Amino acid sequence: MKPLSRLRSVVSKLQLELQNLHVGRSSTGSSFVDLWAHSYMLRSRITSARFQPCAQRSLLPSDMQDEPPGKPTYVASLSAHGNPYQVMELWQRPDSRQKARSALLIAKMLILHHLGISQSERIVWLLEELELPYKLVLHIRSPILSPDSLKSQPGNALGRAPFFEDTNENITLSESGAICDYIIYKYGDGRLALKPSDKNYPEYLRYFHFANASLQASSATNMSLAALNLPADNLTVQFAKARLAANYRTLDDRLSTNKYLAGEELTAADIMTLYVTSTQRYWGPQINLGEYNHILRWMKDCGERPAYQRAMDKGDPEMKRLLGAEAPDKSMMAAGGTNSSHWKKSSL
Ligand SMILES: N[C@@H](CCC(=O)N[C@@H](CS)C(=O)NCC(=O)O)C(=O)O
Repeated sequence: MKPLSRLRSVVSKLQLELQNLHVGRSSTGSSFVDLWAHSYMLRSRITSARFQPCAQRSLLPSDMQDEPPGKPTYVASLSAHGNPYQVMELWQRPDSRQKARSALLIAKMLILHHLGISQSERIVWLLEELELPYKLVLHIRSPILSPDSLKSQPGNALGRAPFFEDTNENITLSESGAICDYIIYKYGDGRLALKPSDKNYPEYLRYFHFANASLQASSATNMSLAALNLPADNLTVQFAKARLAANYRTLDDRLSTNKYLAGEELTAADIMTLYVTSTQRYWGPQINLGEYNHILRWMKDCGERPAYQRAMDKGDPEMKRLLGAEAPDKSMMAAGGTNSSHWKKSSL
């Protein structure tokens, strides 16, 4: 089938109304199949489509922008419910097809509000691992809590980060775990989660939830207690420290026999957990991880992942990463939050 008739048959299946088509500069059959697969998911919403060569390389995911010019990269402008948005498609490299597929659907539709030195680094990392295009909105603490720019986001009832928008679905979402699940299952084909049929599924679930429900909760309790300067023999302080140590010991034991928390592959359980053992130590507690060799090995492995590095470069370019045993000598609260240079690469 010739490109034009192939495209027409795809378009008629999708009930797309084609307004303008540059056939002469169109693409190969496989690209049309990509288009079909993606538009299928949006078929009831697309009301018009227009294809043109991608003149604006900034529309492409960052790792595609370096590709030599001249590759047949096309932009499709689709209208859905009267809301035009631009998506990318017809990227020709076979190994980029997955990226192109995702990009087609969601470019410019997913918006992540990230607060510097915070739990929302998890979602930046998740999006980078999944290689999904998204818009990152950076907010700077003021100087400890959220700035007005974050608190005033419609739908952000608690005013915290991460705060996520899917403008295609007209939804907003808070809570790291919920955002991870939403992105993974709605846009990531279930990647970075384990399926119920996987033998490690229970452990995946356990550590995915352990991150916030046990480890982060316990860290936050110790952080608050430390700010009160209670005597070391205070029973509440002792209880909180013992709980935190038990959580770290559990994590270390798990990582002594597993490369990642749910087995040999990185999952969202790792993404949820790493923040707590790393960046959270700016806020407290300032624990030295020297006795937890397996946690340290795992933190190093996570830290060496290109997606993690991209995420931190984009989300917290100024922050010194806390991926080793050493913790800062004082908390961000004591240091004056982002007004200090306590957390900056240059100062440690
Ligand atoms: N359980 C929430 C916690 C969100 C949260 O407390 N975020 C902190 C950053 S680590 C925040 O926004 N702090 C600013 C503030 O409370 O004003 C999640 O996992 O997303």
